Amino acid sequence: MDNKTLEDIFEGKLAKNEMIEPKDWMPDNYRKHLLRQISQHAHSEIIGMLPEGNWISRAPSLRSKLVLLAKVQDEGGHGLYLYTAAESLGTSRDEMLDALHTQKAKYSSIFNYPTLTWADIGAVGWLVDGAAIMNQVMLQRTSYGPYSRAMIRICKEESFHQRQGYEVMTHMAFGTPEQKEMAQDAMNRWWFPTLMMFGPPDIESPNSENAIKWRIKRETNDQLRQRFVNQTVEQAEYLGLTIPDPNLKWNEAKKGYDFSEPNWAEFKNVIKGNGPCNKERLEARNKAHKNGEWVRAAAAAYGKKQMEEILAA
Ligand code: BYC
Repeated sequence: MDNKTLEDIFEGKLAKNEMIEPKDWMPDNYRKHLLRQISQHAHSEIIGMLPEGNWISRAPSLRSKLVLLAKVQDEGGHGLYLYTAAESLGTSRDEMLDALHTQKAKYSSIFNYPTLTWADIGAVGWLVDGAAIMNQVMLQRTSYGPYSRAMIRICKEESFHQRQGYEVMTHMAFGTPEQKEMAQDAMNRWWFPTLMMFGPPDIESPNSENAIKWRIKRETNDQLRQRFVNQTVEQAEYLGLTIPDPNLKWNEAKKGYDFSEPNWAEFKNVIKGNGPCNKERLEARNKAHKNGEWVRAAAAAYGKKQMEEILAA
């Protein structure tokens, strides 16, 4: 088949809302775009384990420790589903991890901020996972089959994560005055970095046009950010916490809140590698990878032996 016919088949599938599967023909730029987004997403999941993992040994009760442990393990699982989806596009996991470890690949800006108190664990679950779900719900209907299927499972787990965070915040906000103060302080520090998770404003987002055209993203960065703010204001009010934005105001005409733009210069600086914890995160990640070398070697040797036994039978 010539390229024009293949392209028509590809476009036809997108128009009918059908999935593109790994063995289907796809334009090179579509493949590259997906690989970039899915591998960045996978990296975010495994780097995202670090700020929360930091609190497992300091959780204030056995119950909260168990819940946090389960959540952090889930993030590791999300990384695995996503690396597998990205591998189906023809790049190996080793190559992707190498790009992460050598700072060639990005991961979400949000994980370069520190988790200073237990209230930060609540804020991360409530705000960061809340923003992640807001973005990921639409990705369940993304046009690439393996990514879409991974996202369906991830979203189920993420909604549990968001509830875990909100539960921690509820305890803190309705606890002692000191606990409430900690909750407010966490909210003050996490609010604007959370808004940055959705990416730059649409007019400055170089990837959005193709992402929407190819149905990789179904909604734009600004649309999702607005929806997140609208949803979160009421939750903050219930907790009696103040969103640290003097310009936050209901706008009847747009049926949504007006709010201040995050500091985009700070965002650019963080994704360039200069955020408060970029260095620490990469060092921890590189160290974990190196320490896990013997596990990977043992698993590969075991897998090889199993395969030899199957072939010999
Ligand atoms: N951080 O053209 P744009 C989670 C980059 S949650 C760092 O708008 P796009 C988790 C962007 O990559 C977080 N970089 O890009 C939660 C691009 O650079 P390149 C992960 C960012 O792709 C709890 C440039 O800026 N979620 O995993 O159309 C616990 C221009 O941006 C960020 C996902 O990854 C950022 N915040 O839109 C544990 C969801 N924003 O690549 C884990 C999937 C933008 O051209 N990803 N950049 O060099 C997406 O939906 C989209 O990729 C984004 C960005 C909305 C993030």
